[in-house]
Amino acid sequence: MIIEVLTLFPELFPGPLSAGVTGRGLTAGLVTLRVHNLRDYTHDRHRQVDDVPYGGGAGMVLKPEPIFEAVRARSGTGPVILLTPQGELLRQELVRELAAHDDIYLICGRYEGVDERVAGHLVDREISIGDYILTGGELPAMVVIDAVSRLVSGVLGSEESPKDESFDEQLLEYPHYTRPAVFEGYAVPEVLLSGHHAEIERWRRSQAAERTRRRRPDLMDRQPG
Ligand code: 4FV
Repeated sequence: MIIEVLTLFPELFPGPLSAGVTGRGLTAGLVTLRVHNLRDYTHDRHRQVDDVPYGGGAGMVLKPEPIFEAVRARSGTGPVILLTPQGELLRQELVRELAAHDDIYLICGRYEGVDERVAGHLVDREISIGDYILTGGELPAMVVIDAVSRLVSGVLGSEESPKDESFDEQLLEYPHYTRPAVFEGYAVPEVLLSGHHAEIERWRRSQAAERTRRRRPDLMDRQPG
């Protein structure tokens, strides 16, 4: 999969993505990261990428021209995505959708935001990673890249598997335990030591459902079927 990123801070990438599973995916070429510097799509002496907001107000706004030029110069044909708090909330099902493409293009905002004509006339989707305000779209882009990379076949090794994990069925994950069987007096649930796989599966499903009901009742309304 090819992931293109448009940013004012290309030096931030790959950053944390170079470690662990995503790092392995990048090194193995299963995921290719192409990072573009927004300033490279300016033509004036000051390489201007932002300007004052029409209608007044604090802060600066990213200009449309460099962004339109950059996206039009892209190599891919997949969805163009603007990371913004105004976007649809990133969920595992949206991650699965993005991972189905051969390439995606991520636009990272900065300052107060991006000229609205980018959202209105250039991008295919606007995605938010959560209802809070960050200083830039680079961390949200890395979140998307991490979540999508995991689903690119071959990226997750045998020790990890994307099967029956959280949010697959809109359920939180069941509790995980490993050795020792007793730690500071806290014992691992007997059923997990029983070797009865059917019982273990039943226990895990009931734990996942119970947890979801208690911690994320909103997910219960999203249950498939
Ligand atoms: C954000 C989010 C986010 C808004 C202004 C960057 C900032 C600044 N992006 N999910 N939450 N972006 O806070 O995606 O330009």
